[in-house]
Amino acid sequence: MASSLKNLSDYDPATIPDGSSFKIGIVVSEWNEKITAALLEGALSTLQHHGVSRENIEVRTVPGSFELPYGARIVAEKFSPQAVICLGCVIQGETKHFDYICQGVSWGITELNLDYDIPFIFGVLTTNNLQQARDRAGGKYGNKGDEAAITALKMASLRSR
Ligand code: DLZ
Repeated sequence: MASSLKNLSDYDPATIPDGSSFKIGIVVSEWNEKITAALLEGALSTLQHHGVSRENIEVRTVPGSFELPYGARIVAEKFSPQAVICLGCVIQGETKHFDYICQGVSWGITELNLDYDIPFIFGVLTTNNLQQARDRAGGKYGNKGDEAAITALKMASLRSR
């Protein structure tokens, strides 16, 4: 479903696992920082709302979305979390850079999911312009950071059962 048909912050609270026993890693890209800061805020507050204590959330930054897979691997190995959330925002420019970064980060995160025994969550916005990113970082279509946090809780719970 396209995110313009779905609010990224909408979910049924009754279906969300309790996160009080989980440690969660977050890697956030500095590129498009205002957007990624809003994604981080959403992820942090949603995780805590569902029981994850702030001390059990490890946040690290990387320069751009392309570096998210490497950063996520470091966080997974250093902190042994039950899930790692990758947050970034890639906005279409005039060159093919957008395609290469999107391809690199999505493939990198897919590989991590297959290589490690924990889930790595794709919390990366890939938009045509800044307004579409704002709309999905706490704007009219909700916050991709909330969605990533909910996905992390569900996947961490799936693994622990
Ligand atoms: C270089 C670049 C460009 C043009 N655009 C973005 C972007 O929209 N979002 C993002 O997260 N990162 C961008 N980057 C930086 C790359 O992700 C990466 O940090 C550099 O190419 C260095 O490897």
